[in-house]
Amino acid sequence: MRDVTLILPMHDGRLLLGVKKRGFGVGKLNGFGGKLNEGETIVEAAARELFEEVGIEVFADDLKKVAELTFLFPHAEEDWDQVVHVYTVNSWRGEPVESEEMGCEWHSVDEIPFDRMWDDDKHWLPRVLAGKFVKGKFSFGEDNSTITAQEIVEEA
Ligand code: 6U4
Repeated sequence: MRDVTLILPMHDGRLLLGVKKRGFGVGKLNGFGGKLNEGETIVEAAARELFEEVGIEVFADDLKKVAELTFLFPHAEEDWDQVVHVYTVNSWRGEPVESEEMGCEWHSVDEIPFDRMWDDDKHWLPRVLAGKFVKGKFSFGEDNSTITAQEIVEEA
């Protein structure tokens, strides 16, 4: 199954999110990230995607892994199954800026607009924001968008 990154920049009680403008998950509000290029480690890919998608530069050591989520799409025509490695980061260089691929909006951690996000986010993101490490597995139904089964385990 392919490995994918998802990074959540945080500052002062707020989370940086963006609307995905193209490709997988288009139209959804999400963190930043994507697939690995050949030869890249997961954190190298995370740092590259952050720069490409929202223009901020991070050190690999500043990325904190907060979740590992498996997403299964048994009804998809293509192979969309993936393991998403989720990181938070609270230190970077540069100012976040919208890109061709992603918008850029700040949201208070107390008012995350889950109705604009992937269906799974409301289940795991609050736990991550509460400081837990989360392992999860989610299966999606025929619309490839609604969760039909889920397992979540919190680690301290
Ligand atoms: P290309 O087409 O190569 O530019 P790339 O940006 O490398 O794509 P893509 O678009 O597959 O990768 O990345 C998908 C992004 O969506 C990753 O950051 C992971 C994230 N993602 C995928 N499924 C998700 C889900 N169910 N919930 C969620 N984020 C998800 O919150």
